[in-house]
Amino acid sequence: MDSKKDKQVRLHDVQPGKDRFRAEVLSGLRKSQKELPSKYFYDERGSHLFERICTLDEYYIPRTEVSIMETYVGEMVELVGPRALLIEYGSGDCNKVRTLLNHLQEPVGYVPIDISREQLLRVTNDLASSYPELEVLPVCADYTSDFELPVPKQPSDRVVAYFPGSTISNFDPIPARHFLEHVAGVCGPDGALLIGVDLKKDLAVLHRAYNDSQGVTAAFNLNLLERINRELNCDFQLDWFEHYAFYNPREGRIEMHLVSLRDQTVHLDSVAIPFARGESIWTESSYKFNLDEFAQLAAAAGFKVGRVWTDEQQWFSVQYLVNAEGANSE
Ligand code: AVI
Repeated sequence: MDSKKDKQVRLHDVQPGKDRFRAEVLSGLRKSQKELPSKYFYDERGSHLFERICTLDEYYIPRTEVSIMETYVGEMVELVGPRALLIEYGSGDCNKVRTLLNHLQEPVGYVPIDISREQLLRVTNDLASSYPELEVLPVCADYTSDFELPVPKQPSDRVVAYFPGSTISNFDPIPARHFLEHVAGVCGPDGALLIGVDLKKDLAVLHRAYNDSQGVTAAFNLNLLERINRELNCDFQLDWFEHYAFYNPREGRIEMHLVSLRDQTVHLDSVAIPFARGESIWTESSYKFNLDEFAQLAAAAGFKVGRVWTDEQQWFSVQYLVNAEGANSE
């Protein structure tokens, strides 16, 4: 029998295939405002670059969220209660969840869901050795699609979803509502969602966060083209595109683009995609909320805001959402 210390986790693999990747890339590049889905940033190199972004002084999100989690984790786990099944959407390096796992009372299982298979396997094996009593059930999937969740061996008292890092910021408003509705359905009437939500703030702070001085965010953005070249037989010339990120105050979001530096034609297999000089590919939006705006989005998806924790500067929030009609809503 395997010793508990070096137990290996079994991966539930529903990662989207190449065909879907190709179809989404082609349909995005055929639009009049060209676009690419930001979920494809996270191949192995993209995930490493994102980890580096998270260590930058200018990118305030991780350190602010960590400080909120460390300060208030006691209140959070009290709300979650014992024997919860914890589902993390977009688990990345699985570091943030450790603060919760260190304090939760007898969690019956942890389901990390991520699109990056290599990273998921690496980090969940480490996690399983750190928490030998915990059943770890990783799922490699695009968490915005429909797929079946693995069932833990032990029954749970409550299903709690965890969605840190303000990844909800990367959804446009309607997909954001649909995603939260889906999570509300997965958690059920007694369940809850613990979610990191980035807040509106000084524009200079926002600008620096997406235009860092070391160019890591630019490399992260351009890596998407490198990935497409490698995986889809495409011929983007990386130095003919430039990272461009700005805050759009009317829409309340950072927009990241890749701007073509010249007239050029890119080929994906035999499909020719023309670019005019100055034309951009929109690669990501990152919405910034005030507390009322987010409460409205949550309500539209069937959630009620149970508790909000913020840092002193009110740059970031962690919010505990409960089912608006469920048992915990009062
Ligand atoms: C994952 N997500 C919340 C990040 C953000 O801030 O929107 C992705 C990112 N893009 C550039 N820097 C970080």
